[in-house]
Amino acid sequence: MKLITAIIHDDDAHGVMDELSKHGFGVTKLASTGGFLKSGNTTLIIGAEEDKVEEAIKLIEKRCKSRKQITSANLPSTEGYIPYPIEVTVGGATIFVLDVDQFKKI
Ligand code: 2BA
Repeated sequence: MKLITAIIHDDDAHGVMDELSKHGFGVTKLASTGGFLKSGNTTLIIGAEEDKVEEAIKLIEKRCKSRKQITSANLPSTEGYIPYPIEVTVGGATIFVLDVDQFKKI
């Protein structure tokens, strides 16, 4: 068994969860925060048999889109730091697939 961890945009969370549930995957949603933007995102954890991992990833991909977001960075100057806007592309999804040692429901 594998554990899929998918970090996605909050606005995509419901669509992805619906899609996964419809196809028989168990899914848990966690509220998370990105280290760079310091803004909210969603982390989904999905336990799946190894031969189902690719299907789950395709469903996540189907429902997640990438977005451009503006954040501010600090440019050093003689008067300290000047904030300036930078554009970053966030997502569709950041996905990790891990081995599961044990899976129990008791
Ligand atoms: P954040 O850390 O808030 O990052 C948001 C977006 O900012 C990233 O999108 C990336 O385009 C940009 N970014 C991140 N770190 C940067 C840096 N040091 N310099 C310049 N730009 C940077 P994504 O790569 O699509 O990541 C979306 C979210 O996925 C991240 O939100 C974070 O919550 C998670 N994530 C991404 N890579 C990760 C990793 N290796 N480990 C754990 N979480 C990760």
